[in-house]
Amino acid sequence: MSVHLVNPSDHSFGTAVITPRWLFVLASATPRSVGDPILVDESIEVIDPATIAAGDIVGISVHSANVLRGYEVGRIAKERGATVVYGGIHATLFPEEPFERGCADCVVKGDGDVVWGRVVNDCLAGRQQRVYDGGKIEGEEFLAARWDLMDPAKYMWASVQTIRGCAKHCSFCSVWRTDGQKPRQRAYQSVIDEIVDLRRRGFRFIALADDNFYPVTLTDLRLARQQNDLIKLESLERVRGERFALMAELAKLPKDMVFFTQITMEAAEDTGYLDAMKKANIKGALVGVEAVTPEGLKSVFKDFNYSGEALARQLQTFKKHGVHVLGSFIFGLTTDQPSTFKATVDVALRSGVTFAQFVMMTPFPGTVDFARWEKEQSLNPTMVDGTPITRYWLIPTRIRPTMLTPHPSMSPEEIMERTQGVWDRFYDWKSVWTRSACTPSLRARLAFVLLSKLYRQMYAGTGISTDSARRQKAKSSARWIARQTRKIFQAKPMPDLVGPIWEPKAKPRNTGLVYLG
Ligand code: B12
Ligand code: SF4
Repeated sequence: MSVHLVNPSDHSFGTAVITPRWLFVLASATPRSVGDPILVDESIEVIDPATIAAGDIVGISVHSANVLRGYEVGRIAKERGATVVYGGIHATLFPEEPFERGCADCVVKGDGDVVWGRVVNDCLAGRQQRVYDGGKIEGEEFLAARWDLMDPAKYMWASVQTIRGCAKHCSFCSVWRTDGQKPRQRAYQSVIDEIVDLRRRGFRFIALADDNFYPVTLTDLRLARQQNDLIKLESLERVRGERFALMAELAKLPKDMVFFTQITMEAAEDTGYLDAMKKANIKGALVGVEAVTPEGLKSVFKDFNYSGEALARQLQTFKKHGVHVLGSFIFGLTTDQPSTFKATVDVALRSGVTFAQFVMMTPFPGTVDFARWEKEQSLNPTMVDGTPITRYWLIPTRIRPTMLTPHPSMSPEEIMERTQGVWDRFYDWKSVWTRSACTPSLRARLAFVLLSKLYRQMYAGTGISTDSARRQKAKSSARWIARQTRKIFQAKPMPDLVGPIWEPKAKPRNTGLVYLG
């Protein structure tokens, strides 16, 4: 009997940019009594059904963008006689759907770290429950990943999570609902142990797969002080103190390491924090800019962001303190007008962001936007090929509308065309070459250009590009660029790297692996 864990994907590039962390965390949670699980990441290559035997357990992770392929994998596994288990954010939000569409035997909601072992043992004993709830576990219970089961030659970046949850409540984001608004912080010792393991294996580029790396703002602290809420103040200061402790430890790791994370723009108020990030080699962060106008920000419940010139200054502050920004912008908001596209690309170019992404407004399930849209649609639902548009993830991608929510004055075609224009302008050769001047050598500069083009091409496959011929061309060139780019990220393994030895008292539970050098 084998346990298989499958990360479904419609696009297999042979090389992936970032490791899907859940795969290696669930591998860690798999009981040792059943042996090592077989891991399949379809963003590298598609699953071979012949590897599944009757009686095997197949765990599939689904988010809303890959769920259709996930259900196909479930049907394949069922035909081979396996027990099929679903988990991940989409299964958490729609636990009945995998039974209706994907031949599920069980569905796991919430975090899998703790509950997965029980699920496997129950399946083996033939007493599996229909639905399990893994809940929101505490940070100290997060498992370290089984990187020994990963093929380092297939990934550019590894991913390590240091914190889960976000205190904000942006209308387009499901994180604060599914992962909670209370940040759950992992013990920094466990994070460092895992990173040392990865560096030994030749990974020096690591994505800190966090929702928000800046969980406590100066405003949070000021308000707690003003309200004389000493318990809250103490808890906020502890979380913040642990962030600095983590960064201080990251700073002691080999100097060639590069970290990347996600953070709110508020961090620019706290230059001490940015300086600590720089010292910790956190060289870049995705910042959700979303909109460049106050109306746009208000419409997505993100008034804590800046707009106009103040926004450009805020983003420049990151750069001045040595943290590169990947600015993330949304198009298709009801407040957008034809002039918004040019205004946005102008701000993106002026504010010194190193990379940018321009995504289409998508009502992801679990968000405020989705709930509002579903309510509007309930009166007179739009159907596509027999499926209500509010279940768009079930519509085959070739006929799935790219713009789902109607815009008051622009057609979907106009929005897509203008968005495409913004991508083209931001990533034209001249702009990329100018931005590449931030690199220290000619080799790094060329790597920067390749990476910019790769980023641009990969997005062309996710709906930004309008016709399938263009998508296909983008896909094959992305495959080629991905192979070349991976070589740039490869580092010489450091098998003898000595990790810190923690005080026994400070040692967190469930660290998985222990490094004594
Ligand atoms: C890092 C990250 C990325 C990275 C890396 C992706 C990768 N290769 O892993 C990048 C930047 C590339 C990315 C891209 C995208 N992402 Co993303 N990403 C994240 C983020 C911040 C963390 C994911 C992570 O690694 N978590 C750590 C692991 C350990 O946690 P986990 O995946 O939740 O898994 C746990 C449980 O869910 C459960 N579980 C998961 N799978 C399974 C399976 C079984 C069988 C079981 C039992 C349990 C189980 O157990 C795990 C351990 O506790 C999440 C936010 C979040 N909090 O989840 C968004 C998130 C998953 N992304 C999201 C989105 C929308 C995207 C994009 C579609 C964005 C876009 N417009 O292009 C793309 C899709 C790319 C793709 N095709 O996969 C949404 C998904 C929303 C939804 N309803 O599906 C999220 C939730 C963010 C959000 N703002 O809402 N993403
Ligand atoms: S978009 Fe970012 S800041 Fe807003 S709720 Fe989601 S994770 Fe938090």
